[in-house]
Amino acid sequence: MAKMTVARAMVEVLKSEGVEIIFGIPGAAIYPFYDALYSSDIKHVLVRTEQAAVHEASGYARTTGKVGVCVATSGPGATNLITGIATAYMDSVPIVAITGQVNSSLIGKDVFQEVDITGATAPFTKHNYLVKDPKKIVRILKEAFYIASTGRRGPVLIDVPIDVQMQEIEFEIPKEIDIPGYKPKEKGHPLQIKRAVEAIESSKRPVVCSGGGVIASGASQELQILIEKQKIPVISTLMGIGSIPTDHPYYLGMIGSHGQKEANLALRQADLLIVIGARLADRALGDTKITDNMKIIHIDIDPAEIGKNVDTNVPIVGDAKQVLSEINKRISERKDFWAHEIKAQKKVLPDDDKLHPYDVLREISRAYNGDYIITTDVGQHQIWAAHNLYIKEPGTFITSGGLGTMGYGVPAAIGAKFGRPDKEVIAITGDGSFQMLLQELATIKREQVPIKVVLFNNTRLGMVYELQKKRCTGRFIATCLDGNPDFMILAKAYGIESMRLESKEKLKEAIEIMKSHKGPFLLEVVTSPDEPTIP
Ligand SMILES: Cc1ncc(C[n+]2csc(CCOP(=O)(O)OP(=O)(O)O)c2C)c(N)n1
Repeated sequence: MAKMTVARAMVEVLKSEGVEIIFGIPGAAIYPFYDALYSSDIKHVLVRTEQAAVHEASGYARTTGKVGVCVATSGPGATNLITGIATAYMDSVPIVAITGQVNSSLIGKDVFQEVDITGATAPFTKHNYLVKDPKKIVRILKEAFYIASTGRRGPVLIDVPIDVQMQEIEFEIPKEIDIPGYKPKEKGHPLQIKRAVEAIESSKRPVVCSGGGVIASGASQELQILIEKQKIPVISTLMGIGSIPTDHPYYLGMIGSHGQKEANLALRQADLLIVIGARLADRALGDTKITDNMKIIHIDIDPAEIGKNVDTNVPIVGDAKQVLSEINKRISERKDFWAHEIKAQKKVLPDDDKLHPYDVLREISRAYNGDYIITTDVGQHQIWAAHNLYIKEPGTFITSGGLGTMGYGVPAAIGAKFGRPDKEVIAITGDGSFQMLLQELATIKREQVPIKVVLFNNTRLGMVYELQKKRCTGRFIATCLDGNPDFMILAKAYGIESMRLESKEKLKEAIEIMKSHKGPFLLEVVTSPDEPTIP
């Protein structure tokens, strides 16, 4: 057993967990940890605000399947993490967030930069720890990685007082992690699987609703086998986009208040809804009412999700990949696909001389043929992206689905590019969202992260502006973003190449220029404030 400081032990555990990169900002209460990091091979990315550190860790985690790690100091550093942590929690993203804390003897005395971050984040972390006993640090960190990455994944926070970081301990990594009371159930109950098979085979109009859980569990192939054997139309939540290729003949699109007509129609006509890895919250259901005529099979790793928003006939707690492969072993083949008529109703979008957002997104799809990772921000552009981009592979459409956090897109793209440097990474953003965390252009420049940013500039908080147009009879308040900077000059200030696109004639050329540019690139697309979210 070697003797070392807690700070050094923390770095050793991170190394043993295979951590290669950490996103964060240092400060006085976390300096011993940073000092220990100095002599390790772990890369540290200095962000410009801590919220971006969590989003970057999230983009990294979502593209690699690993746990994303972020670090902040006590007080304001820790509170700046909060939106990012809540965003990761809502979308089940595995993150370990490490925060420095004031000296243990001063906790509770409102000293400089003290905040109760474990108390504050308790409702939206999967678990969190305030480390009081230095001897427990190794076990706690190991547990944190285990909890974040197993069962339904999510963020775990570890708050380490500065005096604890400096204490010496005997360092030994435990071989196994056994957490009493925490035993995620991966295998579905055989009886429920049998009932699910019977329900699917006896249904006339089955529909699969695929959520983020399908992507998280890597169940896309199993899903494709099921739907092809049983000829089942697939609809997805925002988080489930990409769980099967969006050009699959049985894919009908995203459901919900901002969903596609065909998908919502199929949902309304189904006599059996197979919900996989989704919680069907309000936005996913929109104004669709689940009636008694519809049976529901709900597969989810988290028992708390089953029955939360919709009553379930066949609940199956388990990992989507495992449950689907069990179902596939028993399921027969069906002859006919019942939703041809619905599929045929696919809307044709107007092809006029104006430059519409869907033209841009479809041109991006064409030019890259889906060989990219897309991240989005939140607003109309998020929905335009969800409806119009070709998403070929699971995990290549990364968005803040649950919390709807403006500012997520660009930092998530940075993290994604660190995770998958071999892939083109494109952030789709709006002028409102972009300005929430635009300081990350400095991180892009400093770290030379060659992502592409497509910024739909409608000088509006477009989605809210549209809401005010419809619901407040045009009484627009606080949705006009006049005072926006000149984004070309802004990009130049950060040393990033950019281009402004204003007309349809220049569209192909602009996407080609963006695609062939080797470094980071900002493409501003001048957009009418009156473009509807759903044309
Ligand atoms: C942090 C945060 N604040 C406020 C909102 C509420 N909100 C949802 S969409 C939106 C407008 C987004 O504007 P922009 O990024 O320009 O996108 P657009 O809708 O114009 O495409 C706002 C303010 C939010 N989702 N997140």
